[in-house]
Amino acid sequence: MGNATPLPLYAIGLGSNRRHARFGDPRAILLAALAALESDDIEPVDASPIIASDPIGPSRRRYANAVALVASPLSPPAMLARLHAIEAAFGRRTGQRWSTRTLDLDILLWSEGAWADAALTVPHPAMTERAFVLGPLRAIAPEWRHPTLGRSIRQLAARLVRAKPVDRRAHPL
Ligand code: PH2
Ligand code: MG
Ligand code: MG
Repeated sequence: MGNATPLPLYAIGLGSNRRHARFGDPRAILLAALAALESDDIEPVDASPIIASDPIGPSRRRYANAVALVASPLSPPAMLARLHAIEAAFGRRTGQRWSTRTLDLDILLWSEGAWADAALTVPHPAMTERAFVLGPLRAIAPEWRHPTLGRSIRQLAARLVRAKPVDRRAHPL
């Protein structure tokens, strides 16, 4: 029955800050997207609570964010293609980078290590600066070690919280 070799794991970041005519508000969109991730070769393992977060960047609408853990034999480029197909099924138009979007699915981490090509970098380069990623990720994978920084998600999340006052002091009175 059980596989001797466990499948590789991915941490996937989910975000939405725009209603969808059929699925509803961003929170409902993320619940539907979590269900849509499951397929023949993508097995949901865990999902964080869905949080509300203030927008980082130009969009002014609040986001719903969450992180899912999935087991899958797919390569990172094949996983990215699946995520793009799901985004498209939820009405995401291309060219919505950094703007209001119905659904954003990002590969955050891959248990096999780092990946970099022209189209994809794993771990996600901005994940260590984003509380809306590290908070939900810590809820489900606190011991996962960032492959290039060598620190656990718990350590990276604690470091992000501590970094804020230091940043403010960088601006003299
Ligand atoms: N995604 C972005 C830019 N800014 N802000 C929040 N709070 N949540 C997001 O998911 C988010 C963002 C680009 O992908
Ligand atoms: Mg994103
Ligand atoms: Mg994205």
